[in-house]
Amino acid sequence: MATAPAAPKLNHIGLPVLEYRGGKTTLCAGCGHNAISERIIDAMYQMGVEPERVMKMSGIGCSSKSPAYFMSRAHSFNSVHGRMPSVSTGAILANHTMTTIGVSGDGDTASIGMGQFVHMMRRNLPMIYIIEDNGVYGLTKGQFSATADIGSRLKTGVVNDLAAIDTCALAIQLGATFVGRSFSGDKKQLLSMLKAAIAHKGTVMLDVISPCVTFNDHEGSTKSYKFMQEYDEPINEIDFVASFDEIEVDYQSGEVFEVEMQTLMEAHSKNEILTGVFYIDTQKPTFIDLLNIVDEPLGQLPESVTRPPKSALEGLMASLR
Ligand SMILES: Cc1ncc(C[n+]2csc(CCOP(=O)(O)OP(=O)(O)O)c2C)c(N)n1
Ligand code: SF4
Ligand SMILES: [Mg+2]
Repeated sequence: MATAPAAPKLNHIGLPVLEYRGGKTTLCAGCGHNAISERIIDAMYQMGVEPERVMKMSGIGCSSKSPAYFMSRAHSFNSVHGRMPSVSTGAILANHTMTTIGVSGDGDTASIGMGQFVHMMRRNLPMIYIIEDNGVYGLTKGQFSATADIGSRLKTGVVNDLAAIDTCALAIQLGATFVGRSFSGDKKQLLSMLKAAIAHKGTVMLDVISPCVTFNDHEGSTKSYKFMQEYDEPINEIDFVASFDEIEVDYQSGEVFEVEMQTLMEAHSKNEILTGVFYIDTQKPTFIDLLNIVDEPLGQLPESVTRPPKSALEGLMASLR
């Protein structure tokens, strides 16, 4: 007699991992972005986040297509190139009770979106901001982006003469309260960082090196799988233990280090790519705290609350006379 298939494992809110999946990816096979989507699915499932309580945001690029490939049950907004920060700011202010996760690219963030990115970092809005960093504009056929390292070479032989923008150093300087770098090929580190990111209250900025197998995975690239395997220098061994989990880890948990900006810069000159959590501050008020916003989502307040009565307007006018 055939045995019945094993029942799927449920998380602490009673959902199987299947409920965290998205549509079938249309990205190239082997693209680092696909591995990041898989880790987001695992992290959200393991943390027991209710899919309907999640807002997925993105800009434009192969990376920005990713939210279609995880958590189909969540809310999603695929915005304009480089404009994810402003659209997310509006959405978070309208409903700060959701978990917000944004997926951007190095082009989407560090080129066209830079003006928006820096303001998002300084506000400490509650949001997980992921840069899927491949050093090129994958969607438009592989031109260098502003995170491409100096001396890095395209398949065509073109060499990048400009210094890279370090988005992590920038995010720390501007005021993001959880900043780290990881690699799409390091399942364990990335999963731990994403779980900790979900638990953090404030802006999380994760720069995840995510090789573009079609345009930037060759000899001479500093964002290839081979280069990362050789030069990835994890600065800390981290794991995240959620309060509802039994503590069952194979190494010491919760180690977090502050890294001097100098260290990030020195690593560049030594060709090393530091990964891990660089900075964390759990005390700084978020933008929601600063604005003293009510607990209920603004978008759901009734008109009787949001619209002042005629007498309030008359009083205001009288005060100006
Ligand atoms: C306003 C505007 N300018 C330019 C483009 C063309 N464009 C689309 S995606 C992209 C770059 C994407 O690079 P990145 O954000 O690194 O994502 P990747 O494809 O590498 O994941 C560009 C320049 C656009 N769609 N809209
Ligand atoms: S072109 Fe590059 S970034 Fe875009 S899906 Fe293919 S491998 Fe990924
Ligand atoms: Mg890119």
